Amino acid sequence: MANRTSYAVCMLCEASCGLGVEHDGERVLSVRGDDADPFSRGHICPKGVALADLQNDPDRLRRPMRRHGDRWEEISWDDALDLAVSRIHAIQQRHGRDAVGVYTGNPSVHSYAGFLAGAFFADELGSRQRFSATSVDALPRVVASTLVYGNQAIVPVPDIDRTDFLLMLGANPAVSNGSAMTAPDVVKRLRAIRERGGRLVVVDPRRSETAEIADTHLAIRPGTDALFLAALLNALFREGLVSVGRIESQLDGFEEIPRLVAPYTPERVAPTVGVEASEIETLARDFAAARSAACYGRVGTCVQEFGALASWLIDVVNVATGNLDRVGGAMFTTPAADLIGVAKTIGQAGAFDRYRSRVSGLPEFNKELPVAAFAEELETPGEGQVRALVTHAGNPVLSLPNGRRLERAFGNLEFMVSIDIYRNETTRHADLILPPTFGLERDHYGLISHGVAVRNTAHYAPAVLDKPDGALHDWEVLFELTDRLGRARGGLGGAGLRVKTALFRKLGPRGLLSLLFRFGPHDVTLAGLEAQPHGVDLGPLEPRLPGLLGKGGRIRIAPQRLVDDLPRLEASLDPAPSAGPNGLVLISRRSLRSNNSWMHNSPRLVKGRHRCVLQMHPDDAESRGLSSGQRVVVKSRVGEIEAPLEVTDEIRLGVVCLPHGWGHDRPGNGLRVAAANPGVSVNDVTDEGLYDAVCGVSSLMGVPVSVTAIAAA
Ligand SMILES: Nc1nc2c(c(=O)[nH]1)N[C@H]1C(S)=C(S)[C@@H](COP(=O)(O)OP(=O)(O)OC[C@H]3O[C@@H](n4cnc5c(=O)[nH]c(N)nc54)[C@H](O)[C@@H]3O)O[C@H]1N2
Ligand SMILES: Nc1nc2c(c(=O)[nH]1)N[C@H]1C(S)=C(S)[C@@H](COP(=O)(O)OP(=O)(O)OC[C@H]3O[C@@H](n4cnc5c(=O)[nH]c(N)nc54)[C@H](O)[C@@H]3O)O[C@H]1N2
Ligand code: SF4
Ligand SMILES: [Mo]
Repeated sequence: MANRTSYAVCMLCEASCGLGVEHDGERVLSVRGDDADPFSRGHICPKGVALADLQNDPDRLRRPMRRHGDRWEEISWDDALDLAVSRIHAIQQRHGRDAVGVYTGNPSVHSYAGFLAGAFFADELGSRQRFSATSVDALPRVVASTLVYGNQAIVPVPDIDRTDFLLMLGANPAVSNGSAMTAPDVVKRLRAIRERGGRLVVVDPRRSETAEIADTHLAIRPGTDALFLAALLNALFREGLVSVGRIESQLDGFEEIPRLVAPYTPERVAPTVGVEASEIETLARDFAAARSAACYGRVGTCVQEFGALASWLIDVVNVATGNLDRVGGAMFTTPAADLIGVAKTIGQAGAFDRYRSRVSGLPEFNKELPVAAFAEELETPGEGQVRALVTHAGNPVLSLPNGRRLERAFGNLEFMVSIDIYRNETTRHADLILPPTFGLERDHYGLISHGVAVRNTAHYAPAVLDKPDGALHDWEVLFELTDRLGRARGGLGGAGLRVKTALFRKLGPRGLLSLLFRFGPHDVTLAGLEAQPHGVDLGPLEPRLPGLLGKGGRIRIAPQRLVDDLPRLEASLDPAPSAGPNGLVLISRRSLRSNNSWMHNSPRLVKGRHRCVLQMHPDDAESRGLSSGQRVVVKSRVGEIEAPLEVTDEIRLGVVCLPHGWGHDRPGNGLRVAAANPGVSVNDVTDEGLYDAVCGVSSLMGVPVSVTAIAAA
């Protein structure tokens, strides 16, 4: 067929860049940024360009595969779906609903249809043993939103295009392209803050790519952000800089805050957080003096011991300085598909701790348990033990703490089925891999990404490539599984599920999307969006309080659950933070040419200098007699790995840093390019036993380790 150009939206990360794709209907010839997209303005990152490699990747699975020992054979969709359902059904009949677990990974949120159908499947399965990447990601953020605003989908977004002062903790948008802050072309947007006379302050143990373009970089000690933020608040109160302004009448509990932060004077926390008291005070003054300011945190403030407290205190800083819901402050998006309303309607506004995990008693959030409890729920005998597993768009072996323990547990399952496009470190353990269509083979609307965007925008893209003969989309696989499981049981589960699936069956995902637009706050229709292949701009963010909270809604700025955790925070001041036997803690980093664990099979993304190297501060290297290029052993409570060393003052004293998502040398991996340049998995040393006591998010950052030369080990 003739070559042509179609316009699309990149589904690889939240930035949602507009793409121009040259293709012949089956193969992608090239991918470039779409200059006519009003939001991304032509921006594209190397991963977007490499979409061509993934789309055409010969290692990507196109047909269901069944494993017999180490051997794989192709089987038909019909047989595969029947086999999956009969095994799941039989195991649940014998051992109860909880005997089949589910793990859902990150790419599931970038497929609106798969996301909806995934919820049906989980409902029908009816198991409490549900896990997802949320508990190594934004769990503390959504827990804080649930406790403070009463809805997990109410997430403040920094108004970066208008702010005069951006205080950023634990995020590296120059590489991640922004998260819980959809902002394509983010580097230009960040530079613009300074160009218009504003300021950017980055708080990060590493002088990240974002810190490089900031006015100020504060190299905090990992895991101490809650202390830092409490001290910032302490200074704001002490110096009389607090002014809540417009939203005062919607706040409950703000009068408690001064007492709660009183113990955390900048002088007292400084030695623990590793930032001078005077710097915290100056920051408080500058933040309060700015015409508008936004405090924003992401993965680094979430995946740590005090993730819930830090996520909450970020909001308190915005509230205390009158910056919540203010232009240039931390605002709330008004997306075309109103997620907040949907979350309420489908009963997903966010519920927390209605039950706990069987073995360690970790709290549920929105019917999911923290992955800190995953391995033990698979290993520990008794009623409710997970004996079979369904994974969907996830690679827990490389992406979750103590991947080695998880892979042993996967090897002992009675049955495992993975809905995934690759045979990789996780799915190689499955009995059955069900590969759906990928990327440009399906239509796209960033249901979640649009909901946390720095502008109100809407961009729908039809599928660019033809759906290959006999292929199924993610949502079709999940919907088939739901349907067949229901039939095996003699009828779908609850009445609610029957109504939802009937509607889905009748309308299809596109019809449902169209309905969301119809009931949404903007004058947008699906047909209208289809006529706008570059997307539409719906204007800058607008103040949304109090309406956003719903009738009688309040901002509970001092939720008891979080207030009760403050004594644990204060106790962390004394003695100084824990570290490994030779005094180091491990953090991880992302790279512009990786996407968690799964894009290293693209030749153009892995060429060049090997990136899986351990960064260490020059003084730490010197005191250990280590030098750049040398191979070292990184050892923690749970395991050890070897990596080449890079000595650099990018990283703070006492901290070492490896990227996550590597370690492709596991046997049975079907990724030939990735296996040729495997690196090691940082999650072979991160510790599933370290988590935030409030919400159970894993502490991936701040893991105590030792680092020694290979010869000495
Ligand atoms: N040490 C450390 N660990 C981390 C992090 C960290 O910062 N440090 N970050 C954490 C974060 S934020 C996250 S979100 C998690 C991610 O954790 P996961 O989501 O479990 O892992 P990914 O590496 O994103 O794996 C995605 C999987 O989805 C498959 N896939 C890709 N596209 C599709 C698709 O369209 N359909 C289907 N069915 N499958 C698809 C890929 O082949 C791959 O197997 O990792 C976490 N792990
Ligand atoms: N290129 C690329 N883009 C991606 C991804 C990817 O893998 N590669 N993954 C996507 C996903 S799933 C997500 S969730 C987003 C994540 O998006 P971000 O959160 O912006 O990305 P990270 O690079 O994880 O940034 C976390 C930062 O926190 C710092 N940090 C570590 N520990 C601490 C601490 O204790 N305190 C503070 N203040 N900082 C700390 C780290 O040094 C790092 O710079 O990125 C998305 N985009
Ligand atoms: S920044 Fe994200 S959305 Fe944009 S091209 Fe890169 S991977 Fe795709
Ligand atoms: Mo993530």
